[in-house]
Amino acid sequence: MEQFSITKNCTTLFHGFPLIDLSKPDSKSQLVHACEEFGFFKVVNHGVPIKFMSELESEAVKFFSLPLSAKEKAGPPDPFGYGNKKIGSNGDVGWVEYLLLTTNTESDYQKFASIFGEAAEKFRCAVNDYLSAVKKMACQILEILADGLKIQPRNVFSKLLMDEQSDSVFRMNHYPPCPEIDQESNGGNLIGFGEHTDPQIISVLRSNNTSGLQISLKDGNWISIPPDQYSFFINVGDSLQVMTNGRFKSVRHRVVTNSPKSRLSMIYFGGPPLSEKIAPLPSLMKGEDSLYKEFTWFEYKKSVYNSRLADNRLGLFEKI
Ligand code: AKG
Repeated sequence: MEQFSITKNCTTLFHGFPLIDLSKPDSKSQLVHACEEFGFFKVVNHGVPIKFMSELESEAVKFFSLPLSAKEKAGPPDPFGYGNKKIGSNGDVGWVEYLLLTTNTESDYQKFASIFGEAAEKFRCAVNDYLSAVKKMACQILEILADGLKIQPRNVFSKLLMDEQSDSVFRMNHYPPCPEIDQESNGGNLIGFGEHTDPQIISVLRSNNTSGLQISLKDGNWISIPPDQYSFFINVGDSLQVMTNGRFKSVRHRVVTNSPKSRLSMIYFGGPPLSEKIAPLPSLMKGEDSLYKEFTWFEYKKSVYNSRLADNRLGLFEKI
C-alpha cells in the first residue's frame, strides 16, 4: 500500500457550507455567494427523480461487484473505460476504481455489451435517464447564476453544456472498504482521490451515504462534507472561474477513504465544446483586465492531461 498517500485524520463533519433550495425564488443571490466564497454547495429540491439516482447506483454496484478480470475488459480508460487505482497517466494513484464515460455518444456501450450481455441496455438506460435529469438541473443552476450576476443572455453558461459538441464527461467512482488502514497510519486516512480542482465549467456530484469528500476552504483548511444520498453537491470548475474573471472560485477537493464502508459516487462534469474560447465574459469585466491568457477548452484540457492532479493547473494560463 506504500504508493498511496495518507492524510491526517480529519473526520469531523462540517455543516457550515451553503445549502441551496432550488425551489426557492431567493436562491440566486445565495448561489452567487456560494460560488464566490466556497466554489461549492449542496442542492436540495433539485427535481432529479430519486428513482434515477437509485437505479443507476444499483447498476453501478452490479458493475463494480464483477470480478476484476471482467471489469478490466471495459478498460483501460483511454480516456474512456474502466480504471483501477491509476488516475490519469502522470503517476497519480488512489484507493479507487472507476468508470469514465462520454455523455453524448453511444460508443462506450460497445465495451459494456461484451461484459453485461443483455444487461448492457439496462445500464445504458439508467445512465441516460440520470444524465438527462442531472444536465437539466446543471443548466438550471447556471441560468440562475447568470441571473444572479445580472448578465445576458441567461443561457450564456448553460448553452455550452447544451451544445451538441459539449465535451462533458461522466464518472462513477467506487472506493472499496479499506480495513487495514488504521493500523498502518495511526488513524490517518488513505487518499481515495487526490486533491484537485475540476477543469470543466460545473460538476454535479452524488454519492451513497458514505462520507469521504473533503473540500478546501479559502484559508486552506480541509473540511469533511457529510454525505447525503438524496442531494447533489456542486463544484465550480476552472472554466467557470475564468469566465467570471476569478469572481467564482473553482473548489479544491479530494476524497479520503472511510473504512469499513465503501463509497460510490457519480459525477457529471459539464464542459464546453473543444473549440470554445474560455475567457472572461465582457459583461462581467467592467473595465477590469482579464486575469487569464486566452485559450480554448481543447488547449486547457490538453494541458490538464499532462499535469498531476494536485498541480495548480490554471496557473499556466494566468497573466503574471
Ligand atoms: C472526481 O472524480 O473528480 C472527484 O473529485 C471524486 C469525488 C468523489 O468521488 O466523491
